[in-house]
Amino acid sequence: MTLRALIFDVDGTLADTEEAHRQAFNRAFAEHGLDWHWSASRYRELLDVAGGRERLLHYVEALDLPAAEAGRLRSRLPQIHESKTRHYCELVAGGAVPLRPGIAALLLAAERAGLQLAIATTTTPANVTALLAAAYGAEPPPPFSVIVAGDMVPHMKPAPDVYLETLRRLQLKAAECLAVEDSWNGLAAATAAGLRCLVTPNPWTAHQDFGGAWRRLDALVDEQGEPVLTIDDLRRALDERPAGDGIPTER
Ligand code: XBP
Ligand code: MG
Repeated sequence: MTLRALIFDVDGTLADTEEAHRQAFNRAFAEHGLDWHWSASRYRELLDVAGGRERLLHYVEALDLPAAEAGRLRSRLPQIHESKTRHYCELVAGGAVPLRPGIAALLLAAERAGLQLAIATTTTPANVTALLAAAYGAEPPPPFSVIVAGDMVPHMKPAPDVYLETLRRLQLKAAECLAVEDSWNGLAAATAAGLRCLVTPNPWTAHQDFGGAWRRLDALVDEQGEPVLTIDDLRRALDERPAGDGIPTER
């Protein structure tokens, strides 16, 4: 099968964004008069829940509060998440979140090789726009044919929804595409959608299990800053065993 498109996750893949997300959550909690503070270790646990709104709801449920108090807090979560998104976009606009090494070169090489580019993320569209604007400034960002964000589908990763919707909009088969992810729930979502997946973890996700990935790369560039994988390497991925069959991952 011929490779036609690369489908990129955003958070942790295009850029190591989760520290900025964590800070934005904590700023939103303070803004709303809540004595909540997500430490790095607690946030790493909470990252198992994809989607900021879903993560907030999971956190409130785990507080095990009296029903009336939990209900009042649940009703405030949309506003708290909106504040968080504003804080996050401010952090990104201030340059807090550069693209990961090798990502800009990979996107450009894929574009020049005639591949379509797409995004399948559980973050909000505003966050994607802010990240690309900060990364590319006055330059045009990569020509993503499709951007599917968390609020466009009913279920967050590890459900396959964002990837199935991305394939639908691309009008391509899973076997013609390769997903690029950073986390177990992203790998699970891509695999459930029938996609092979290149996993490039980050410090927030490096401890997770990536069994079933096509390949695991802890960096996309070598010590000299040269790409570790070429577009031809990615094309060959489709000739290898099908997605999710437990291909041993390289460390
Ligand atoms: C990672 C997520 C997002 C971010 C927070 O998304 O799960 O929820 O952690 O962003 P990706 P929001 O699929 O790109 O890895 O608060 O906007 O959800
Ligand atoms: Mg991610």
